Amino acid sequence: MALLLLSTAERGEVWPRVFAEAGEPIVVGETSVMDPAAIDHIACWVPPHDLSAYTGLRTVISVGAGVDHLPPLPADVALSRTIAPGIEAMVRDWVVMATLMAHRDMPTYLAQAREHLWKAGRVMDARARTVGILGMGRIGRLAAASLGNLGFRVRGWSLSGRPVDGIDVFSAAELDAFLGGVDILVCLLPLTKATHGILGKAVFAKLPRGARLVHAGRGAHLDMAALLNALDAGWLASAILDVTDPEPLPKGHPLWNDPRVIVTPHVAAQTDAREGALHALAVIRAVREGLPIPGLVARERGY
Ligand code: NDP
Ligand code: OXD
Repeated sequence: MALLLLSTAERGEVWPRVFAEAGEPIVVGETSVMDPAAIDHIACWVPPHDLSAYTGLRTVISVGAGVDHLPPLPADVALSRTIAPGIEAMVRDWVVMATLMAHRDMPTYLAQAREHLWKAGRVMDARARTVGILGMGRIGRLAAASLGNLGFRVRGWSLSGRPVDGIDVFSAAELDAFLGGVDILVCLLPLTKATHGILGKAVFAKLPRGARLVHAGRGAHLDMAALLNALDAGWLASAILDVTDPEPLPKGHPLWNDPRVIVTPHVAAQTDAREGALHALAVIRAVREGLPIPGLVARERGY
């Protein structure tokens, strides 16, 4: 049995080396598959459309942290998302950067610089701002710790409201209480049925006037029309987005030239090839030994 890798050329070079060191078989690319029944794991962003020939399939491994892009899988195939320290640290860094940019009015100053305009606004201390993080999972907790160290008041929101040391965490039912008083709203949620479109009119309306949005979750969390309305109404001051709906953001889209908005092209993180391969090896060993699968996605929750 072997793992089938369907991914980038770089991973296609690195994974076979890491697998060879571990003595595990790997097949790169669907055209190299001699016997589909001998494939027990597929690592990919998107799996083959028709999985029926892969009769020995045990797991599909998303090469990213998210799994929302994957189609429904057969019930007896486990789904694992890549757990890699590099992904988590990269997203944490992007969120810290974007939160500081939002806090220090960088969308305004970058727009002014394009006009050669020297015009100072009021400078605020980080300690005077509350950052609210939607999604207190692996990445949300890391971001919360770093932002707290910078002096921000940090609070979090998660499905369970599970406590996190030193941070007030609100549960799903406490969304309104969480949003009241949040100056910078950070989205680090997985995209599920329950979180689709969450960044919309109702949530924006619960934030104080002048709040800012930092978004590194998924494009479909965000109602882009509601964002533009909130910016135009002056309710939201700015938005820094790593993800949009659709992606890529089309040429000519109003957000590209909006002086209140900064867009990056879904680059908060990219999975390091070696770390991705190590995650896949951990999954293979766990399945073989009947141990808990790293990054196992709970199908009913969708993350
Ligand atoms: P985790 O699964 O570790 O954490 C998810 C968090 O979201 C948990 O705190 C969970 O609550 C919470 N949550 C899920 N559903 C709900 C809900 N309905 N209501 C309230 N809270 C909810 O995920 P990660 O931290 O590893 O990653 C988060 C997301 O970041 C990924 O799914 C992906 O979309 C995005 N991402 C973006 C990248 C980029 O480049 N822009 C790169 C990598 C990830 P609970 O704690 O109770 O389970
Ligand atoms: C991921 C991503 O999910 O890059 O890893 O968005």
